[in-house]
Amino acid sequence: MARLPCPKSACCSQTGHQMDQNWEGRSWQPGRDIRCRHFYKILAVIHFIVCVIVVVILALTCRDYKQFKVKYSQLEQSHNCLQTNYSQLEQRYNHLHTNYSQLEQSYNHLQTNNSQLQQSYNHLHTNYSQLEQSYNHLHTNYSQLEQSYNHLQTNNSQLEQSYNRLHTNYSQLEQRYNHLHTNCSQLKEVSVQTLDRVRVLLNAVIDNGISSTCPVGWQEFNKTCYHFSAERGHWHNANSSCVAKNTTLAIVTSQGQQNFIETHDRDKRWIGLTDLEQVGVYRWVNGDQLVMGFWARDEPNNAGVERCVTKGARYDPNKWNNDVCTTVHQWICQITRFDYVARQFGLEVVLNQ
Ligand SMILES: [Ca+2]
Repeated sequence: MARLPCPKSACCSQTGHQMDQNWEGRSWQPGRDIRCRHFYKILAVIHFIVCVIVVVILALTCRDYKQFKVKYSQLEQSHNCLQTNYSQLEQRYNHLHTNYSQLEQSYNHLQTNNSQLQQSYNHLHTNYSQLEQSYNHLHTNYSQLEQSYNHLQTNNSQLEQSYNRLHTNYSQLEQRYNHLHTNCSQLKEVSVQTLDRVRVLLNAVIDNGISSTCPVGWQEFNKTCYHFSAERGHWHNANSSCVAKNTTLAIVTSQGQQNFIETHDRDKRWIGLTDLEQVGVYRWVNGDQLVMGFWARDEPNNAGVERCVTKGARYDPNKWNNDVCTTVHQWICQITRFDYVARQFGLEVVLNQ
């Protein structure tokens, strides 16, 4: 290592001029050299330390530089990202600002409309109050009118019922009047015809007389003609046979009639009595209900099956017995002398009145 000159400040306490004189004019001195070597060692150490420090500083600076570079890159990215966000935010801000302006216009327009609407509302509220008063007044009138209407409707219903009842009575009365008028007209006509028939009958009696008051072969009792048949048949056959002769099966309503038919013969014969319409209720063929019967002992019996009546029972040939209608018996027809004579002169119309 080359020996370095002793630094002036470090080796001497003399002034610079003195030192230059000592260094140049004086020879090497041992004490002084030792101090210089110490000085150089210290200086080398210092240089070393400084170098280490510099190296450390450089290393730290390099590390910090790398970190700084990384951070710079990150910061740059953040900056770019922030720039992008800023641009987007700026666009949003502009868009929001535009919307805000439009909204502000709408708000102003809406406020104007609100003022107009408020005025309309006030006007309408005034009209509503007046209308409500009118409604209440009208409702009161309506209630009174409704009560009057209900009362009137009740009266109308009663009047309608009375009218309907009166109309029904009038219709019935009108029908009766018409029926009576028709009957009166028919009666007048029949009366004229009857007078004509009676005139013819009287002329016939005067001119020809009446040779017989009963048909030939018939027997007379108390102005009634009786025919005791020789034929036999069911009750309905017997009834049809008598009707065909313009007569009826015998209708026995007196003890004298009963005695008369008892004396004729002891055969069982159908008479005009049945309970065909209602079991147990006996009626004659002319519709009259039985008043007095001449039943044999224990008769009528077997109700519900024996519905037709004969003169002549099993143990009493003269009294009455109810029998099965399809049983075969003889029968008795009868006709009054008047009816017989009238029919002889064609007076059926008179007889049917
Ligand atoms: Ca019987």
